[in-house]
Amino acid sequence: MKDRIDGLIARCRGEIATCTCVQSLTECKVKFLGKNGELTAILRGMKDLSPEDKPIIGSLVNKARDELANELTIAEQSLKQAELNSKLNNEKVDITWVKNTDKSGTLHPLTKIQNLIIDSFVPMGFEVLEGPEIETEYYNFEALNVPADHPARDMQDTFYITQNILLRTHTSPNQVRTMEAKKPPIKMLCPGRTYRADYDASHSPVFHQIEGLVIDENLTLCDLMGTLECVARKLFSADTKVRFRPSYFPFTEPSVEVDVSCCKCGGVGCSVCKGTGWVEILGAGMVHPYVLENCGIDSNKYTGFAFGLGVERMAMIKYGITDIRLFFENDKRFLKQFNK
Ligand code: 2U9
Repeated sequence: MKDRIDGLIARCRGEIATCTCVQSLTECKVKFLGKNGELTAILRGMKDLSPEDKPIIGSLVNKARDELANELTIAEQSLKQAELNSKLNNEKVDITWVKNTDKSGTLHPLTKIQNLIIDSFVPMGFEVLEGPEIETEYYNFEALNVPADHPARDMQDTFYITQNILLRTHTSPNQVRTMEAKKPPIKMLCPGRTYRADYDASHSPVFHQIEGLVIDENLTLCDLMGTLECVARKLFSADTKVRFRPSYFPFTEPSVEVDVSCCKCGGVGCSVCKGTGWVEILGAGMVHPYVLENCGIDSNKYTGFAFGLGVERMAMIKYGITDIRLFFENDKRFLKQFNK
């Protein structure tokens, strides 16, 4: 019987040594120490032993069971640790891995320029107000002193929805609505989408404007010039030169166009400034007294200045872009250049 027990111990140890996973170790445990295992069978057979052999064999079986159970537990722990180590090695996560940035969204270049322009006016006390894109003929034209026979009202320029309803050709109707609703002082900036029936390398049927309006007592052309000069230097550079040329708009009198020294060549002459050294960036003027009166503002007490600029045009000047359509095609190769 002692030889049988020794043989069982040796076989069990041999099998433990060859187990490569927790599963096979469990099977080995069942085979030798389980309810129907080999050692249990020896215990059951003890009833046939002589009274002198019973305690000797009993103690040998108990010793064998304790030793083998202990060895199985040690082997199980080391296999579990090995399995965990291999899992940690194979499934480890590199937390420093950077996702392909091509797939993350960024602001459109027009939005970036629009924000840049807004950010240079807001510290001067301008509030940003937006208005409807579908307008009436009154707010888009009549209130702004654009007479019925003015070329700007032409069907070729304006998208009419009905005889009286149209897509706004500028953001100015929003300023009219604000003047109707609010008493001066007014200092507002109006960014937004505008529409004109025009399509070539420098005109898009949908484009973006930022217009500004300031109404108060004692405002003069000097206030207009000082404000715009300051903003032009913030947008381009501190040494940018600014010049004002007389112009004409029905809603302002006097009217001016504002040029800055070319930001590409510094005023020497290049393709951006068409050799002149100057680029036109916006139009402006003192609000026409008729417009003030149309909006319920006493033109004897108040004066005001207004200005308007095209966001696409500003971006084209700043980045040397020659075709406005690039802003709307959303070609990723074009858009990617503004991600830096
Ligand atoms: C009110 C009174 C006056 C807004 C103005 C301009 C001059 C101007 C153009 C720039 C390029 C339009 O996008 S563009 O084609 N705008 O030159 N805009 S003064 O004058 C106003 C606006 C509202 C009540």
